[in-house]
Amino acid sequence: MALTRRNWLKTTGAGLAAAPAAFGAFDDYFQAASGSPAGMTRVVTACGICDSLCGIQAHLQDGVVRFLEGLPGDMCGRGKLCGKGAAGAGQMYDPDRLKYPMRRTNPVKEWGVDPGWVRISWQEALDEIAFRMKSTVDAYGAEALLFVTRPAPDVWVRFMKAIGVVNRVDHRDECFQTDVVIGKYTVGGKVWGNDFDNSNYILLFGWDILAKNKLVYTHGIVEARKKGAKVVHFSPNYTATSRFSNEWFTIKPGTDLAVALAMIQVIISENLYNKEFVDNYTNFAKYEAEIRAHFAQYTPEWAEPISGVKADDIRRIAREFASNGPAIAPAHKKTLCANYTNGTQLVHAISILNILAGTIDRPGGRYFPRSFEVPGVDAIYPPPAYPKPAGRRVDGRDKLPLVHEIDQGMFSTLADGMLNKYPGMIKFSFWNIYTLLGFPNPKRMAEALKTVDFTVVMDFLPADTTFFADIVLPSAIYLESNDIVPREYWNKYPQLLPRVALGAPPFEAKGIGYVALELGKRLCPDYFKTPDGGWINLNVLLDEKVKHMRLGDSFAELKAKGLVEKPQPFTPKTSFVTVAGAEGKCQIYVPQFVSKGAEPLPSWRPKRDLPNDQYPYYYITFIPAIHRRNTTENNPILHEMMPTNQAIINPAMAAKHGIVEGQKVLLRSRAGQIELPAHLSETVPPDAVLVAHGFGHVSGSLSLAGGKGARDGDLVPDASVDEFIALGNYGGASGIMDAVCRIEPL
Ligand SMILES: Nc1nc2c(c(=O)[nH]1)N[C@H]1C(S)=C(S)[C@@H](COP(=O)(O)OP(=O)(O)OC[C@H]3O[C@@H](n4cnc5c(=O)[nH]c(N)nc54)[C@H](O)[C@@H]3O)O[C@H]1N2
Ligand SMILES: Nc1nc2c(c(=O)[nH]1)N[C@H]1C(S)=C(S)[C@@H](COP(=O)(O)OP(=O)(O)OC[C@H]3O[C@@H](n4cnc5c(=O)[nH]c(N)nc54)[C@H](O)[C@@H]3O)O[C@H]1N2
Ligand code: SF4
Ligand SMILES: [Mo]
Repeated sequence: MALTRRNWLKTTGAGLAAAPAAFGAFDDYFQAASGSPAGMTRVVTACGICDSLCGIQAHLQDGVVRFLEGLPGDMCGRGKLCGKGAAGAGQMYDPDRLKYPMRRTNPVKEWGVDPGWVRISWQEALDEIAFRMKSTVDAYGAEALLFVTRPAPDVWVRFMKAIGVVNRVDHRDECFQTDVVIGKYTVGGKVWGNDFDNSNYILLFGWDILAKNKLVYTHGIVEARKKGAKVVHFSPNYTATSRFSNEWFTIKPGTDLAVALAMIQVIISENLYNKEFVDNYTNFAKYEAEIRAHFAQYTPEWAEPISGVKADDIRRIAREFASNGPAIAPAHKKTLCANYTNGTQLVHAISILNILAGTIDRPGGRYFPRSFEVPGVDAIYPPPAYPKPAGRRVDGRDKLPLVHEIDQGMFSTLADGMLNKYPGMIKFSFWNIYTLLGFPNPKRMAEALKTVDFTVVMDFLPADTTFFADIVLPSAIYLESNDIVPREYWNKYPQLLPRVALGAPPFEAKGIGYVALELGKRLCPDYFKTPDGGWINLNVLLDEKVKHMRLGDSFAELKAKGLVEKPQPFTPKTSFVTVAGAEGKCQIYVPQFVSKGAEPLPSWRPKRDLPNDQYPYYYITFIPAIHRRNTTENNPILHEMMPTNQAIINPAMAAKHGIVEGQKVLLRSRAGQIELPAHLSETVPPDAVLVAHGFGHVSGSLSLAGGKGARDGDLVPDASVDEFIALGNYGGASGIMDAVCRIEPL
């Protein structure tokens, strides 16, 4: 039987003890969304599928979410939700959700091998986790603990600090850490506001912004185009953003750096930069001779054979960018920062383009968000002094000073550290909201995880990482949590939302805050006491935060208010980089990099893996518009829209290898191999294979996503930190797409 949303409801709804009412309501989802919400309760909350954190109005009937829609007045979603956000109820009411803490009974940890889960109580689970952590630290020191988790919420961070955790990695490392590294030294922080609305010229390297649906950015670029702004997109394949743009240039994967360097060369040699900004707010004058001499070599004619973009086009776009401002070249996240091992140089070059355009923290440019500051638990209940973390970094981060000093980490070198550099060092690991499928070469990361004595995985689904867990903990999701959400992507003036639980988590699922408190009580009680001698209580803490911010006397009051904002004029900054020697200026030439093993100006470097006789094709991947990476494939609504992935290839490549539409093909790289059906499309260049990320879940407990498609990461090699250093990857770009492959029909 073909799986559709309706017959899925028929087959699973009936046997579902959890929320039969929910599924009745869910069946009406689409009708309700277009009908009237009469007789329903409206609750204002925040989406949490991606970090756009759009405002939601949820409509509930008898305590059941009937539909979710955008919140008028919210500047992130601008009154809309994207497909993923609107389908959130599918995540909340997923019958496959983890329901109880469980312990494995089968000692064999392997993909697809039943761990033999048995249900245990939270008490047992927490006692055992605390015991394992304590005995690990007592015997081997805190360096033997690995936490794969976001630095949130604040009580969880307090717990990790109190224990003295040395080894923590999270998705920032995989996604945007090079932007943080470069932003600190070139402009003075995270310029994550992209004022597309007021831009006249938008230069996009990669970033498929129209399909990526962080609505906070998508809206702005659509508005800009309506007002007549020009949008230029560089991408090897033709994407939704290519179609939307005024001009699209196909580019050889990993060569945006050559184009960006050549654009800088044109703008500097023709003196087209924004003189007012560059003279007053940058260190151009101080290092002018070095800067001019360095970029002189990177002419458009030099960049043409490397990138495949014509020299005349590079020169013309550079001139337009510099002359038709306000202009912006956003560098948001993965495509620029993380895809290839030359990401650090690319982000530096793009930062220079924005500085030359003179739009750092100016209308139409990249600006510093003006967010509300939400006080953390440390501001409300000052903690005893934290121990100084002591021990070795298993990912080798300490060898990359620029990464080390901002306390980020490295996904891509973790497996190598655990298997080769410090084998056996990690004895205990805790995973929350992270998956093996997000690592390059997940199979190798799984081998690394097998060397760990005891692993805890907290997830809302029986995701594949649980195959390597000793204990799993069922997690609440964003629609079941209370919080204060200031958002950091828009905020030209401060605006925040309460996040409001739309229902209790199902069965025994709980939030990570609860785990922090309970482990804290067992392992570091002094950090979880209040001045009156009681334990920190999460609800009281939330009330205290509201009071500290003078937004009311309790979270209930904020909840009643909904959206809160503090309109204020946008006053452009006049002081930028705060590191010693920068004198508050934006830095094109970064003198501080020299003593940190890095180059003060970006130089050309090819990406790591290049087509060769054995692996003749570029391997490129993408995140589908309708999914959040590895999180939503089991959501019935989104699953129906995109159930699996394919090897998308140009008809010319297909003809060369005798491959027809739908035929199974084998893709091989130096890291591994996957099998997928071929899909022929002119949107992909003839020298590249394109595969969507987020599929290839093995777990049969995921009744929709399990067994569908293949893991894109299996073809992407992981790395050693020494390899990264040799490649000049001093900002730790993860190279999450840096692979080449061959294709064979099956
Ligand atoms: N729907 C949805 N949206 C999301 C997310 C999600 O999970 N789902 N996640 C968010 C996150 S964390 C991130 S990091 C962003 C990622 O957003 P994007 O950066 O857009 O990520 P991708 O889809 O992986 O890659 C975009 C495009 O870059 C192209 N590309 C590949 N190599 C090159 C190259 O060398 N040069 C250029 N110019 N282009 C290249 C790819 O073919 C692909 O079409 O999306 C965010 N938005
Ligand atoms: N091969 C390959 N790897 C990639 C990428 C790629 O394009 N290709 N993209 C990279 C990028 S840009 C990023 S940002 C990272 C993202 O990598 P991750 O941050 O790991 O994100 P997801 O892949 O969505 O996996 C999230 C996991 O957390 C679980 N989860 C979701 N919500 C909750 C929750 O509320 N509580 C708990 N406890 N668990 C939850 C999901 O079930 C899933 O197992 O991946 C990177 N890795
Ligand atoms: S862009 Fe979509 S998924 Fe992201 S927060 Fe907004 S509605 Fe949610
Ligand atoms: Mo990302």
